Amino acid sequence: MSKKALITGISGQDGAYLAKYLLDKGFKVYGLERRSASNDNFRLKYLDILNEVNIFNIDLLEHTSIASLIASEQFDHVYNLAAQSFVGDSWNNAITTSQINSIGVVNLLDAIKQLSNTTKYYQASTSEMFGLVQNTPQNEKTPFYPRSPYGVSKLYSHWMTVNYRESFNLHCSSGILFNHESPLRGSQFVTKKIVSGLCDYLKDGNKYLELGNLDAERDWGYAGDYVKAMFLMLDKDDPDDYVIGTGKKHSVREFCSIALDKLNIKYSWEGQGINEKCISTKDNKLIIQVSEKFFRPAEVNELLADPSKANKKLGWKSETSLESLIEMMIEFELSK
Ligand code: NAP
Ligand code: F7E
Repeated sequence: MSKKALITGISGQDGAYLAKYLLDKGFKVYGLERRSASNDNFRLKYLDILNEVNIFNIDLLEHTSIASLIASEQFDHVYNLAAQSFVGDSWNNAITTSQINSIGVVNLLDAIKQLSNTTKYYQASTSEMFGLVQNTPQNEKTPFYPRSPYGVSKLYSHWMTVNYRESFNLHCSSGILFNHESPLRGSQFVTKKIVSGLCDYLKDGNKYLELGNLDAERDWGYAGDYVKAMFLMLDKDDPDDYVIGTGKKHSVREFCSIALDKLNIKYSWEGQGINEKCISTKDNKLIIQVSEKFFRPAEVNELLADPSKANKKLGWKSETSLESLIEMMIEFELSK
C-alpha cells in the first residue's frame, strides 16, 4: 500500500516541489491549504499535479480540525511547511506571524503525540534563526540569535520540535534550511524580484528596479534540491536536526550582476549606500536604484551554511549552482 504524506503549505514554493517529489516516489499526497482569494494553486498547476493531490481546506490554526485530520488519516509523514514566511512583513504582522509559525506547530505536534504517534514529522526551520551570526559558517552547533519576529517565531517551533522528540520519543526532525529559490518563488523575495524586475527592464527600457540592502549576503540554493533533504530526514530511522545549504554565499549585488550578465545587459554600479545605482552603459538609463523602503529594522547581514552533517548522514548535497538556478529563473520569466 502507498505511504501517505501530509504537506501543510502545499500551495507554496516548497510544498509544490515536495508534492511532486513524493508523488514520483509513490506516496499518496495530501495537502493542507487555507482558503484564500489570492491562491489559485498556480504552482501545483505548473507542475501538473493539482489533480494528483488531495487538498483539505483547513487553516493551521484550526486545532480541532487539525486533530481530527491527524487522527483519521494516520499519515506516515507530515511535512509542516505552512508559514508566514516573508521576513520583511513579520515586523508589521508580528502577532499573525507568531500564531501561524509558532502555535500552528504545536497544534500539529500535539495532535501527533496524542492521536498518531508513529507519524514522522518534519519542521521547516530556517537559517534566519542564526540571524546575527555568532560563527561562520553556521552548522547545527552554532548558537541562535534571531533578528526578526519571523526568526523568533521559527526558533520557538524549532525548539518545540526538539522538545517533543526528546520528551515523547516522537520521530520529529527539523531542517535548518538556508535560502532556496526557484522559478516558483514568491514575488516578494529578492531573487524573484531581481529576475522579474530585470526581465521587465529588458522588455521596456523605461522600467527600473528598486531594492534595499545590496550588501546582504545569502547562501542561495535550488528548492528542487532542498525538498529531497526533507524526505531523507524522515526516511531515516533516527530523527535529528540538519543544516541544509550550498556552502557558498553571494551578496544581493552579486546576484544582480550575475543575472545582468546572463541577460546580456551592459551595466555599471555607481555611487555608494543609499545613493548606489546600476546604470546601463548603452544608454545611461537607470536599471536598479536603492530605496530605503526595502531596508529592514534589523538586518541579517550574512548567512553561510556548513552542510557537512547532511552530506555525511543523509548523503545529501546541493546539486544546482547559483548560475544554473538564475538561468532557470530567467528562462521561466521570459517564457511568460
Ligand atoms: P511559501 O511559498 O511562503 O509557502 C508557505 C505556505 O504556507 C503558503 O502556501 C501559505 O498559503 C501557507 N500558509 C500560511 N499560513 C497558513 C495557515 N495559517 N494555514 C495553512 N497554510 C498557511 O514558503 P516556502 O518558501 O515554500 O517555504 C516553506 C517553509 O519553509 C516555510 O515554513 C518557510 O518559513 C520555511 N523556510 C523557507 C526557506 C526558503 O528559503 N524558501 C528557508 C528556510 C525555511 P497561502 O497561499 O494561503 O498564504
Ligand atoms: O531577502 C535583502 C534583504 O526576502 C534576502 C525566506 O524564505 O529565506 C528567506 O528570507 C536579503 C535580505 O529572503 C531587497 O534585506 C535587499 O537581506 O529574499 P529575502 P530572507 O529574508 O533571507 C529564509 C531562510 C527564510 O526562512 C524565509 O522564509 O535580501 N534585500 N533588497 C531585499 N529583500 C527583499 N525581499 N526585497 C528587496 O527589495
